[in-house]
Amino acid sequence: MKHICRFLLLLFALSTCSGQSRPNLVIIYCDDLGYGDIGPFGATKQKTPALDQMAKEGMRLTDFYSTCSVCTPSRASLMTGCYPRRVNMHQDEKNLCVLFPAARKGLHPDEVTIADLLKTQGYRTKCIGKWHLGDHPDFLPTRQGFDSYLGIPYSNDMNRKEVPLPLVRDEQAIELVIGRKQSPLTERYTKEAVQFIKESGRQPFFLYFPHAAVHNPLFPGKQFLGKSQNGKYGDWVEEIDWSTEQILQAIKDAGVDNNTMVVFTSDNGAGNKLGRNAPLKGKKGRTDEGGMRVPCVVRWPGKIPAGTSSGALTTTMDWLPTMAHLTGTALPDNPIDGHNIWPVLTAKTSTSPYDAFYYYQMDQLQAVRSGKWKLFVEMESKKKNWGKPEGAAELLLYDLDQDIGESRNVAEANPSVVQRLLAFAEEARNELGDVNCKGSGQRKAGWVDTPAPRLLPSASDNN
Ligand SMILES: [Ca+2]
Repeated sequence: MKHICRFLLLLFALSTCSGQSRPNLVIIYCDDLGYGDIGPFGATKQKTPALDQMAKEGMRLTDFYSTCSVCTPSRASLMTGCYPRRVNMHQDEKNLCVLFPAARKGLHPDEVTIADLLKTQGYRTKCIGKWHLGDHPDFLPTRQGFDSYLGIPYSNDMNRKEVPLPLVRDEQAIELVIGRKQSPLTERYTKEAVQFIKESGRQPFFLYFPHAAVHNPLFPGKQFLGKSQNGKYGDWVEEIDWSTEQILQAIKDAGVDNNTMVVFTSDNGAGNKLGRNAPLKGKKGRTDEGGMRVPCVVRWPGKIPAGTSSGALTTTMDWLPTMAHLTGTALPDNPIDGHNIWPVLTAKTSTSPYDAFYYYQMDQLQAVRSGKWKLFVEMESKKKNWGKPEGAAELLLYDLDQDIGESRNVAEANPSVVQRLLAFAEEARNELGDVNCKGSGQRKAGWVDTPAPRLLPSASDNN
């Protein structure tokens, strides 16, 4: 059904949009890059001149959130504009926090992704890097609106037991990668991205580039080893910066700089001890700000005011509706949770479109933010969950404007704020669910009864 709808929408788009200049759209999505890990957000141990320049030419979003502090749920939100629980990607089939190789679960093929939407407008679409929304062929990027894919479909740490990782082109593994053989991948991915931009010509394109960097284990390219003042971690951040520079240059070379929006952000906070989430508290795996608030820089010359920043609360769920707005595309029929943040990006407003934002860790609602206030709700103790704040048997209220490090609980002094945020939390439980409680607005994940064997190259494949 989705395919028939796509075809009809494509016909409609081609008949109405020909001759119009539709913007090119690029999302560079880092893995485990902390809030303070790049120059525009205060990093000093590694140098990020390309990102510094990108921020000078664009906007920093200082209160930009991922919807989860780990990979799979965050990516489900980015692709669908929904909270992970809404699309049932908040945990895997064994109730672990992310998908593992040969998973039976994946993002439901009927979910409408950003790539699906843009395909209806005649975009070329490509995904390069870490997918992590299902490695069964039914769940790969090519089944979710992408014309082509190159990457390892899950985390780069899945080869702890010397099991090689499959490098997949479209739906076929073309090579196995193990250990240090990962180190040329950032460069290879970047070349693929540059080539894609070059080949797009006058056709609008959507490039989704989820890096493996800087997820553990750390594998910066050879030419970056030892270059930063922050070990392999800093070296790899510097390689991401180099990669971003190549992409921005390719866009300029293609003559489409003034018609291209580039988003640079991360899927969750830093977990590595060399990473920096400061001035935020906490790290990957937690619903403290350091786990969920991530750096974000957006650039579109002539459209997004240069050298600006916005403190409006925005999230990864907003790219789908924002890109739909920019391309004149109808939103999916099913409800989504993100908002069109074009008014924020063009500095028409400094007000967040969110009345409330919810911090879930896997199936558990842990906190809610509204305006400057963040409330940790009382939680059932769940040892398997990461991210349970210390001593959260009581309500914890923080004023993030005054206390970005979440150090002073002001719940007692602000009972009416607590009540208001508790009411929001109840709305979330009803709609999206909580531990042992289904939400009325949840949809099904994709499921295959028989997991596909691990993706392996066939004997006849070389590159
Ligand atoms: Ca991650």
